[in-house]
Amino acid sequence: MLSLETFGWSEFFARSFAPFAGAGYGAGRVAVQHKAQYELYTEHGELSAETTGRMQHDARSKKDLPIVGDWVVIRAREQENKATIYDIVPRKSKFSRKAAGTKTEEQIVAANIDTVFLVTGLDGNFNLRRLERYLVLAWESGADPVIVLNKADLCDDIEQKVREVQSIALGVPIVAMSAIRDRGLDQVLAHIKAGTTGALLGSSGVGKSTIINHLLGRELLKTQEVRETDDRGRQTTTRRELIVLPSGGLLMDTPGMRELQLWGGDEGIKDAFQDIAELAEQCPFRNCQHGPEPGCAVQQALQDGTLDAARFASYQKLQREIDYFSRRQDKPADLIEKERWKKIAAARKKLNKARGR
Ligand SMILES: Nc1nc2c(ncn2[C@@H]2O[C@H](COP(=O)(O)OP(=O)(O)OP(=O)(O)O)[C@@H](O)[C@H]2O)c(=O)[nH]1
Ligand SMILES: [Mg+2]
Ligand SMILES: [Zn+2]
Repeated sequence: MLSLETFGWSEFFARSFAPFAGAGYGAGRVAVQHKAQYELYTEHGELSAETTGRMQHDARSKKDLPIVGDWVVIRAREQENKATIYDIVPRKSKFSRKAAGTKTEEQIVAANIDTVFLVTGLDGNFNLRRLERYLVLAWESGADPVIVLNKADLCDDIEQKVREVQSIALGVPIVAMSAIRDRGLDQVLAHIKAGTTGALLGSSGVGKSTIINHLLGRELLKTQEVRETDDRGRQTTTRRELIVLPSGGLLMDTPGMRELQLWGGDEGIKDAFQDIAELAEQCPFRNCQHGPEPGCAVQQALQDGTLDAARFASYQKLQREIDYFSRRQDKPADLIEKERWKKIAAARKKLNKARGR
């Protein structure tokens, strides 16, 4: 039998799983999803699984069904290499965005992630404002962010770019690397300890799948040159996939994201814009709009140049998006779920701090 720890199992999951274990169920982790069919990592190896009809029936939205990264409650039929999924073990973290389209619906991009790698190319893809947006959701997710600046081989002012990123991502580790030249891979690995899980997120073509292939030393995942003429930016990767690394630990590949609309973010924005949050505390009015109010610390910082105007504009834009979102998300059940989630994320952050992560 394989050990579930290999796939990221920990005390956190074992605690909520205990009643199921008592009733004779097993646990598995979703590695890949094809519509209603899942590939799981289990003690019996990889099993192909489906959820019960009851689970489908009870699901109020997509987030009530398993997604890649989830731990699920199963009964295994190991002779057939199959399993049935009965429930989802409560998630430790989740990176969410608003689902594409007009519906106000949460899309969970990755579940149970310890470290989110926000991948950007050091070519034309480099964009500080987009990174700020990713950082809000990364902080909101309960995972720790790391910024990956890939394609360093195409950039002749790497140090300048790193400084620019440092100025908008206070205290977030930054890795400048070149996947195709095998440079900086060890710095990525340094953030994925055995038994922990990372996820690579970012636009299409920044090299997420290439990074995994070079970590594995073989072409497991399909990669493809970005076509400059195709500004619809068609993705090469079309599904999420959780991969076990030879060095221990797991890393999730994801399809490139075209748009990243905020889902929640009222906590994440405080972490992502800690500089502005600290300034706001010095404003004489607690709900200062940072306009022409006398004594506004933010306006003062803008005037003396300690706060960049583009960064402040970016902050305001994201804050407006969050306000608009929370006005629309007024169903009591959603709010209760959100409160519950906030508590989990806060407790986790505290724990991480105590552990010095
Ligand atoms: N110059 C350079 N090219 C790279 C580097 N890493 C990846 N690429 C190239 O960038 C292109 C896109 O790489 P992928 O790994 O397919 O990108 P992706 O982020 O997985 O894209 P999606 O799957 O569409 O989200 C490929 O042609 C890679 O060879 C790098 O470090 N330097
Ligand atoms: Mg890819
Ligand atoms: Zn102010």
